[in-house]
Parts: sequence; structure tokens; C-alpha cells
Amino acid sequence: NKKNREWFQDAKFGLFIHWGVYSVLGDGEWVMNEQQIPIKTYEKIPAFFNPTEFDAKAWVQTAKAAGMKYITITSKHHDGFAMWDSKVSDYNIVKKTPYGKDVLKMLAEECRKEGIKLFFYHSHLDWHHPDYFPRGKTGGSWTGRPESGEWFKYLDYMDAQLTELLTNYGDVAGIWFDGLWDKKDADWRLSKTYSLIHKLQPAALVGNNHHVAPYDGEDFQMFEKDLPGHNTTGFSPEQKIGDLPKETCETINYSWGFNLKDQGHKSKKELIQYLIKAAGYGANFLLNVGPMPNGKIQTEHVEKLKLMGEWLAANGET
Ligand code: FUL
Repeated sequence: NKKNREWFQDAKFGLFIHWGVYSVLGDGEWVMNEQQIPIKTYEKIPAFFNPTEFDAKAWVQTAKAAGMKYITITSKHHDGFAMWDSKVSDYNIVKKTPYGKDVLKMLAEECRKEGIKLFFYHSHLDWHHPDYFPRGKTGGSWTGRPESGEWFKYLDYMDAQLTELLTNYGDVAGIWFDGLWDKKDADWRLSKTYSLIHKLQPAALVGNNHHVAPYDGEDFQMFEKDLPGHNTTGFSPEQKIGDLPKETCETINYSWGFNLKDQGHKSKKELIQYLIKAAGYGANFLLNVGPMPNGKIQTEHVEKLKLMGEWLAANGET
């Protein structure tokens, strides 16, 4: 969709949100893998996730005050836990947490009211699903589940969850895929999934953090923690730059998901430099926060975003 691609490239600045039950452990979104937590043990975490202070309005105002035009939130990260009211699987926020509410629904409604577009980050990689087999580079034997799955059933499950996200949440600005690199050589049936998305919501943009050249059916290209054409992080040795709108994403400290010990917050000046550099490369800047288990974005990050917004307002952007 040409119009939406144009909108996207003009948007320049967005808020990335990594939020899931992992925030309870305060050790980032990879904690299941890094601490080698078996599936059965990880399944106990949702019972501790009760974000009673979650306020969609506050999040959207934080993004707006920063001068951001869109939000990209994790609908499902690599741990496989659905942050919405999914009927396809019980492993979701409504069924498994004491909170019991659909945060994506609340956020989608608030975004619509405030004219902020909403993307879903959706992980291909899934450390929880029984059909995510054979396993990829991550998620070894510590998961404690025998390899008995059927690969295409996993892809059907993913398509069914995407169908929910693209049916019950109003206009979705796009899907931000990630995790394909876990099983590079698998048959991901991407064209089927992409056509499904384009059929359900023709205006939704598809991007995939696979670190290679864009595939057919993709609408934008992202560069993780890198400017287009750079490879400072080592994620993108083979990443060719396509003709699509571009986006680069970054963290405010060192972590995507909430990390209790990470105090390495970038300064206002550094963050503004990132934004300007990205814009110089024709890329949007998607800047991340990892909300806490109580539902709030940490104060240090809210403040940095506010300062960025003030700077943008003073320098001619709104
Ligand atoms: C990576 C993921 O593995 C990280 O957890 C994070 O979501 C980042 C934006 O993309 O591929």
C-alpha cells in the first residue's frame, strides 16, 4: 500500500514497547533462554503478572509528548506468551494472569482516539509452542519438552493468531516480524502469511527483522540497532538495502524488556543524535521502552522521551 508506505517514511519517530510476563523477572525478554528456564517453570510466571497500574492513556501521551507518530508493541515475543485475548491458545494474558485484561485492546482503542498508529511486533520464534520443532538455534533441551511437533501446525497457529490481531483490533498499521533467523532454513511459508495479512488489512505494512534483503510482500525494512548499510552490531552482515521505507530501532538503556539492573541510560543528547542520524539515512527511529511488571514505563525513560519531544518542538518539528 503506497499511501501507507509514504505515511510511514514521513513518520520519522516511533515508540517500541517490549512488554510481556518476563518483565516480572526484571532480566530482559530473553530471560527464559538465558537462565534456561524449562517451559513448565516459565509457565508459573504469568500468575505473578498483575500490571494494575497499566494506563493506555499514559503510554500514548508519553509517545505523543515525545513527538512520536506510532507505537510498535510486542503482541508475542520469543517466550510465546500472547499479550491479548487469544482464542487460539490459553497461553495468554486474559487466561493466565490475575490481571485478566486485554492490554492490546485498550492500547489499540487509545491509539485510535489519539491518532497514533499501532504496529504489532510478532515473533516467529516460539520457545513455548509444542509444534515449534525441530528447534532452531535457541531453545535447547532445557525447555524440557520432547520434540514431537508438526511444523506446519505451528505455522497454522501463527496465522490464526495473526488473524485475531488483524480482525479484532481495528486498523493495524503493520506487523513487525522477528525471530526467523532462529531457523533460517525452515520453510516459513512467508508468502502465505503475508498474503493473509494483506487480505485482512490491505493497509497494514509488513516488515521482517530477518537481517537479509527484503522479501516479496514486505513494505518496510528494519535495521536492528544499526543505521542502514552499517553493521556495527554484527546482526546484518548480509543485509542488502532494498527500495522500501526504512526504520532503525534502539534501546534507551541496553535492554529491550524491563531490566532491573540496567542503569546504562543514554543521555538526551545521544538520543537526539540517534534520531537525527537515522533521519539522515532516510530511516525512522523506533525507540524502545520496556515497561515494568506494574504496567508503568520507568520514570527515567518517560523523562528522556519528554525531553526529546521538547527538543523537537523547539526545533520546528511537532
Ligand atoms: C531481536 C530480539 O531477539 C530481541 O529480543 C528484540 O526483540 C529485538 C528488537 O529484536 O531480534
